[in-house]
Amino acid sequence: MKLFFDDRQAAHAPTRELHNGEFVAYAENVERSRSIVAALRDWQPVRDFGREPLLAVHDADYVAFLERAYDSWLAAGRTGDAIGYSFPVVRRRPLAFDRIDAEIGAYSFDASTPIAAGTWASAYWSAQCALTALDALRDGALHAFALCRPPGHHAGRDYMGGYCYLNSAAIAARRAQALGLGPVAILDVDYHHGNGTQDIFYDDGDIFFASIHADPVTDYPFYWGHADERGESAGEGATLNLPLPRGTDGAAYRPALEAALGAVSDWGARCLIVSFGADTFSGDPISSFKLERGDYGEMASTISGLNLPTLIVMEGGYAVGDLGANVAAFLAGFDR
Ligand code: Q9C
Ligand code: ZN
Repeated sequence: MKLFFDDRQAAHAPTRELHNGEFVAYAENVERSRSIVAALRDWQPVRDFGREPLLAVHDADYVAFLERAYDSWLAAGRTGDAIGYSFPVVRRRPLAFDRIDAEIGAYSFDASTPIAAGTWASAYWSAQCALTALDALRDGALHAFALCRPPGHHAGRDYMGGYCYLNSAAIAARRAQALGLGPVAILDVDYHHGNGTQDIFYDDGDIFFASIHADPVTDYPFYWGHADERGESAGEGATLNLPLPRGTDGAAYRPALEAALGAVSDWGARCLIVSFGADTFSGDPISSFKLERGDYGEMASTISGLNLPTLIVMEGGYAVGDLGANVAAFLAGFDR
């Protein structure tokens, strides 16, 4: 398994997030990547592919906003992390905004995604990390792991949310297509629905998106990930949502994974991108599935049974003390 990470991804360090009515310590902290880096060896350097592959997924005005948002915040006389407090209900008309508070609300769907001094750099290098790992597949590797941090699957074409700013899995998927590695399928096994990835490819019949996640009736991100969301127009049928109840354990997870993989295979994928979240772990502090470390190795060997070139992109996972070992167990399952 080829492993990729760049230290510049550690610059992003917001101090707090709004969680159930209180400001609490930011769960998507730098200790997460430290725990994963320490659990594995032979990390390879990340290369710079520039902005073009980012702009193949995200709107130019959104990318420009991300890059200057923290400076706008400081220019407005603020201290601490930039965070929105006003969000347009279901998108208003395209408007020109004069205040950071208006912009930050319009480009986000929640208050768990503050912008700190290092956010742009880390989001940028997180996306480059996925692109570098993808190149390893192009060069013949069967599996590669991108330790993307911050994660990406909640970020859409022009919005951030859920600790995500740039959607690294989507950016890698577009580049995989451009490199001729497709048809590309994305399998999202984070605890939370990958709403950003779904939105980006919702009307696109050329990229298949399958997600197994906590039922949005009970869990964040609530407004996406219901079983009847199947894609639209040219993308109709190219989105598959498999919501599972709180308390789901390894045994109950398995049939959903088999269904998702069956769909990926029937669809004719030749390249797989896995959005991997270890927040399905029993000990995760913000989630309610009951997977154990041993389940991750099994999951991975089931996935690798498809025999597809596979890029694994890190998404969530907040039980920091177990995170490195859980990720290592997952990755080891690919080489069994
Ligand atoms: N009270 C990822 O795993 N906070 N993002 C929910 C619940 C957002 C998770 C608040 C959770 C985002 C990549
Ligand atoms: Zn998650």
